Amino acid sequence: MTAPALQFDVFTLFPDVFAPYLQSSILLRAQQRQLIQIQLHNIRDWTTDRHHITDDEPYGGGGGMVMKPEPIFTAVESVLGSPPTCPVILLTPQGRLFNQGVARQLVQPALEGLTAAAELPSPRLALLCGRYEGIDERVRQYLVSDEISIGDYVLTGGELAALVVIDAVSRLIPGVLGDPDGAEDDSHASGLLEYPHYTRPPEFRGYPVPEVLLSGDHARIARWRREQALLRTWQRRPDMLPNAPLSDKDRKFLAKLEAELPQEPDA
Ligand code: 6GU
Repeated sequence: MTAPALQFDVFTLFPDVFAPYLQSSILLRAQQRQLIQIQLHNIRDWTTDRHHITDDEPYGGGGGMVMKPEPIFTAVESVLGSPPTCPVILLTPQGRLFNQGVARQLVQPALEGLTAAAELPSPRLALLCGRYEGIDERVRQYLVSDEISIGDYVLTGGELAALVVIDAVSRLIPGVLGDPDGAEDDSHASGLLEYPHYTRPPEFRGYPVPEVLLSGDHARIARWRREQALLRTWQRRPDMLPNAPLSDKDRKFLAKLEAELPQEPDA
């Protein structure tokens, strides 16, 4: 029995919402194969009052309720030690924006652990899900080491965001995806959107698969895919191009697009 590459500890008031997603498909298999381990901790289990209260009215008045600090500190420190030695990430719309680069940062200790000689304890990530209108500021100040948002919109709680982070990070661990090329071709992995995919039949309702994909000419196919990825990104997410690693050939192709198809809407 070898330690999982990465262990997630999720602190939440709603542990039940995680099961259906985590018990399906790729993430289920990753847990069964001991590549990742996910432990769910109900913050309510660390309350000490008779009514198991986890929220209270805000000092200074105003609407809404605020998550109390005591059960959160007790939960996190009971599981992870005091002070915790792993990152404690608060999911909040006020956090830094999550993207593929942040996912790569978060998985890094797990990738290093895979090449370590000794049987070391698994790297861990603690994910703290906020709820209600807010969380006592002292949790941010004295317990949390990082804050992540998954986008510029407001969710009712951090649970969906925690699932997003678990999913995006886990699939970067070798072996989690069935495909040995793993996540390399994905949209965003290369700094570009992904090229289009086709499978059988070669003609569906009169719509053909691009001829090049049936040609068996692997060099031509690779060039076509690269150009399609560049075209898509140029059409849909031109903001990504300045940060994408581009070859001279890529730049020539994009210059040709600019010359031939000035600001063409998505075809
Ligand atoms: Cl991490 N939490 C909540 N409540 N809303 C969000 C979010 C997180 N990310 C985007 N919106």
